[in-house]
Amino acid sequence: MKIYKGISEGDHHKVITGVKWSRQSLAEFYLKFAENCLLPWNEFKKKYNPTNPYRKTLTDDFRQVYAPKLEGKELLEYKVIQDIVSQFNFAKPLGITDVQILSYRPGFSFVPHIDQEVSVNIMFPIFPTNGGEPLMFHQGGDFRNPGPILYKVYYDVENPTLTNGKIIHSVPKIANERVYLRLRTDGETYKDIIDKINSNVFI
Ligand SMILES: O=C(O)CCC(=O)C(=O)O
Ligand SMILES: [Fe+2]
Repeated sequence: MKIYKGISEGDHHKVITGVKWSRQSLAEFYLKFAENCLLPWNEFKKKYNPTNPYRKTLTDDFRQVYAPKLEGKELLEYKVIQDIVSQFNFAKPLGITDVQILSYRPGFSFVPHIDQEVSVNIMFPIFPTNGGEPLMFHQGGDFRNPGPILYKVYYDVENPTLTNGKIIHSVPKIANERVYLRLRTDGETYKDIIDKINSNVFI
């Protein structure tokens, strides 16, 4: 099985270089949101979509920053976030729920899935400083039968990583609190974005 580390590119991911961001600034930003701004994933989803289906595999150990609880502002309203988002040439401007800070507690593992709502993610590691557990892509085409692991990606810690949400993926059991800024979009496909990167028109 192939394992990618550092600045890498595989069939379903690519580390994107040239983005200006600071892990330290994101870490300080995340730490402003006290423990009570972190909502379990299922609760978080209901804030924006009251009919969102409950997903029992997403336990209370998988949480998201619910930013409005701090001072009534969404993540996208903060400059530290705008300064990152504005560097990308997305086909469709990101909406409020396309910018997320995911916070995983030790012991949680992300079961194999495809991203239902979006096609593409851009992941910025915040904690732990070594990026933590890798993302694993599976060979299968059905998330109930994901098949063997195709490859593992340890996220680069200096640059964000573009990932294809439409390929089955999972994250193994988490050892230390793992926090990521995630940008996501359904406005274009993974391949669309790769083509834009290769033509130097994405960043
Ligand atoms: O945390 C990760 O590495 C992947 C997250 C993920 O798959 C998701 O949020 O859909
Ligand atoms: Fe996912």
